[in-house]
Amino acid sequence: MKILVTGGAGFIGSAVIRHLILHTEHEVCNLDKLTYAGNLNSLTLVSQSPRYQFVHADICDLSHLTHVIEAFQPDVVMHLAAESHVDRSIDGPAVFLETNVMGTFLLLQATCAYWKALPQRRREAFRFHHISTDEVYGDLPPEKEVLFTESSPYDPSSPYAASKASSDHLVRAWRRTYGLPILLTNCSNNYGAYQFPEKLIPHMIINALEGRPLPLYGNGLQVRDWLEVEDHARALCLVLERGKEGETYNIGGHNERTNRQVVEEVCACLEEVRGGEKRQNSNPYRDLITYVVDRPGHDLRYAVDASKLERELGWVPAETFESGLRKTVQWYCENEVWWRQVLEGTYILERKGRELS
Ligand code: NAD
Ligand code: TDX
Repeated sequence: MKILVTGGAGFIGSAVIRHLILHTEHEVCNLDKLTYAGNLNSLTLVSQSPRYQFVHADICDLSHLTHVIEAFQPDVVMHLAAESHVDRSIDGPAVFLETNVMGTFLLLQATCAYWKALPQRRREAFRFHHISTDEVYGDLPPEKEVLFTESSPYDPSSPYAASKASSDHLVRAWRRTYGLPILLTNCSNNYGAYQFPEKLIPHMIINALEGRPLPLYGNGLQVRDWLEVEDHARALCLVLERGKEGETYNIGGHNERTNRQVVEEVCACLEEVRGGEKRQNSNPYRDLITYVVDRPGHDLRYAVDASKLERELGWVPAETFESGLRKTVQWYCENEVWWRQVLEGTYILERKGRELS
């Protein structure tokens, strides 16, 4: 199959492309604008493959999108391109609406025009797979056992979550109105190699390695459900190959942890991985934990019921949180060149999203 991946230079998109090139026979076109979060160094393992090509393009540029789609002739579009960081959406929501809402709309327009002109067999087999988040459902009460299911009502809290909820609605509307064949997945928090260090886990690993404070927002008792990114990539490919057209699948790791627990586990992994090495300051990493002002509108708890994906498509994640986190900490310790290059770019390890704008 020919798969057009948008946002393939990002954290999850690059994991999907590495999976598609290394473990399948599919041909991939990576369409990415290379924002601050896009990094082609995350694709060096596969960039020489004859089944891989990169196109530098913006999903908000309709004529360029139309040209790329016509030239590549995809059987599938996997749409991951987005602004993805909640804190940034608090400081500057406009680009979230531009990329996540308008960009998705324009991608749907370009895709739909292309799809309508396909011969019948290819039109029936075509899929537009929208990769979304569990944040569209809002948050859950910390004290109850309830989980997000595919029929949970939409109730987004942050500008990021609201923009992703809008894009989910657009994708479903394009199916209902124009008949575009779609798949939709909503996943919980990802972690793993090549994640941009603004997100909790790499932010904490790098700060700890640099001897900087580990800032927990509020009381640190907010709960997230963690999934290792390669498990997410495998789930996305399974949905693409075996998922039922028009359906939504929730993806989650059954790994609920408070942020405090996560940071303590990061510190414990670092002690294990870096324990034998001489450090400038030999105090335990966990002494670096500090409590800082909370995120406005902070969601208290996410937890995903992934039983539909498990039951209908036989999905099982390969990593536990412990094995995945250890692998991730080890990766950041061994790939300092990757994250130093990222930090030397436009990103500074500063707190974002503190002010209501
Ligand atoms: P990311 O920020 O690491 O990567 C986003 C990619 O999209 C980057 O390569 C960026 O250059 C590209 N991009 C941004 N704007 C673009 C535009 N206008 N045109 C073309 N490319 C553009 O994000 P991620 O964490 O890899 O997330 C990927 C997708 O998965 C997003 O849609 C996100 O909402 C969703 N998601 C993320 C998580 C998570 O935990 N990270 C969980 C569930 C769902
Ligand atoms: O320094 C920090 N301290 C802290 O306490 C950072 C960066 C985060 N946090 C908290 C905020 C959240 O409760 O950790 C939790 C995780 O934060 P993020 O890594 O920013 O992720 P989150 O806001 O949960 O959103 C993520 O999961 C869903 C992704 O960024 C989204 O793209 C995805 O859709």
